Amino acid sequence: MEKLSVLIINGPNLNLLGTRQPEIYGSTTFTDYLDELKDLYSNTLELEYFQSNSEGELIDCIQKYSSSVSGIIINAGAYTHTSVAIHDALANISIPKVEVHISNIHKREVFRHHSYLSPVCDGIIIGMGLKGYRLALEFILQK
Ligand code: CA2
Repeated sequence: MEKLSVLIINGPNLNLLGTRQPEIYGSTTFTDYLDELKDLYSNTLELEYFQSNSEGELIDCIQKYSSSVSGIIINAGAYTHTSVAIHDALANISIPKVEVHISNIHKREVFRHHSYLSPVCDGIIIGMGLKGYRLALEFILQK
């Protein structure tokens, strides 16, 4: 059976996971977590991963993969709260899209409470730590 392909996109500063602020973001690096996910889903899923600190690169990545993957999981980091451009890039594509946040953004500063991406995503997973990415994968698999 052909494997489904899912794209995981992480935005600014998420390359620092596991190195600082463990009280908010935990102590696992994303690379280690991704390896676990790849092992868990090795029979069913092809996982593509992209991280960038730059808004334009995140948009280029969405455009590049939108016709070749079956779903997108996006944690746009701080761009979640500012980016109409990422909103527009996601709005234009019809595959399942899940917004993930490691921390509970509603328990944090008010400027983190609003997301430009939530209205153009099919699901949102917030405050479940890195496990949120796996929950998002399960959602996409069931779609
Ligand atoms: O909770 C999330 O996943 C966030 O998307 C993380 C973003 C933050 O701006 C959002 O409001 C919520 C920040 C990611 C910063 O990640 C770091 C990880 C380790 C050390 C420093 C920053």
